[in-house]
Amino acid sequence: MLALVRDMAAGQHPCTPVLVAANDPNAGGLAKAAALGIPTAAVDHRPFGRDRAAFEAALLRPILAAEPDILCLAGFMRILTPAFSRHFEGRMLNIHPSLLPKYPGLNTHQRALDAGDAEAGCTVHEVTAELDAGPILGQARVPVLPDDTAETLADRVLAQEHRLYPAVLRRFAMGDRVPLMLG
Ligand code: NHR
Repeated sequence: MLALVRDMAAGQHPCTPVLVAANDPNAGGLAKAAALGIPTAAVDHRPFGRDRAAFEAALLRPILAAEPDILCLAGFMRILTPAFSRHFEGRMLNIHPSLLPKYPGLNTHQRALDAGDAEAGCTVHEVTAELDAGPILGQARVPVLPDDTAETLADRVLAQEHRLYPAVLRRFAMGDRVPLMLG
């Protein structure tokens, strides 16, 4: 999130941040966004229990009020219902810490290590109803090193996430959906 808004602040960017929203009221990104003067919203999913539609209706209120053209998920960990994903289809992005279509879902780094992969990485994709399966907009690759743990691999991938996502967002906002392949 910070990498995206810092890139916007760096100038000559097609986007401006209109809202940083989180489902965790304690998410560190909320305070960081507020410190940068960006409006924030926190909608805790927990009081809604299993009612994802009710959670999303509450989340949708501040989002619609902010009138965004594009939504960027970054570490957003609540699976979105088909209704929500359809509402923003074609203008909602996510960054996922694997080289999709490998390892959709959770625990991506451990799964790459367990498979003995020589390479790992991250993917920016459009969010559709099907989890981590929307059109791929960019990928960055890193080597898996012999002594890697899920944590050391995650750190190496995260550095690439901070490079890839701003680059893909700039292109996407200009209408360019050709996948950007880095490293
Ligand atoms: N929603 C839709 N419809 N489509 C996608 O592609 C989505 C999505 C919501 C989130 C991010 C994704 C990731 O890159 C994402 C992509 C959460 C889970 C998950 O299992 C899986 C993938 C992603 C995010 N969430 C559990 C749930 O019940 C909760 C897990 C937890 O809290 O740790 O929502 O990683």
